[in-house]
Amino acid sequence: MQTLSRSATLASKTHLCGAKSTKTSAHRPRAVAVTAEQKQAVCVLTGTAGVSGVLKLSQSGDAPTKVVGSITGLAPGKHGLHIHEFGDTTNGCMSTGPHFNPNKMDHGAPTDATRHAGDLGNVEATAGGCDFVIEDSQIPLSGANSIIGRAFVIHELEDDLGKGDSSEIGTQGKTSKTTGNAGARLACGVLALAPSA
Ligand SMILES: [Cu+2]
Ligand SMILES: [Zn+2]
Repeated sequence: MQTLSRSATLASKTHLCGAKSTKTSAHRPRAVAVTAEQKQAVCVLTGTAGVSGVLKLSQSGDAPTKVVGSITGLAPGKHGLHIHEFGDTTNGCMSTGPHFNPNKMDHGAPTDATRHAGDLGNVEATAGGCDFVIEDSQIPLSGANSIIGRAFVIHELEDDLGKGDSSEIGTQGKTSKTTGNAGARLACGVLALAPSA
């Protein structure tokens, strides 16, 4: 009962504040416009191949999402990085499904008009590791095409960005138009909400 009466008090205070602010309603739309919502998310990559990493994502309002990543254990060279459809890792990275593709497109480069939303191209590892920053407009942290709850996957091979061999469709085939022929899934992780900045 005490909690109830306290809530009622808070509610009446809130109502008073709202009533007060309506007196200056001419300034309110401007105040809303300059306050962009800052969304944050994090993904921890793990796998069975000695590859691990952390990706930190942020998005201000509807601006492109920024991905700041650090991955260790990769062989030097380029490696495909994608967002896969499901955040299901019950069977390791295999159960994360295909590339996140809400617009039913073919696989491509992140700069292509025709691409999966989850196509983030390649990151390049050196002997010292693999640190990168990506900005992309097709991987929002809220809304209908939100990537929260889906999975990041880092691959064994370079992604051919949809420009390679698509002659053998099948899980062991040449599937440039669906996978970029990026090879095995070395590590993956589910993208989770993090506290806002
Ligand atoms: Cu992938
Ligand atoms: Zn793709």
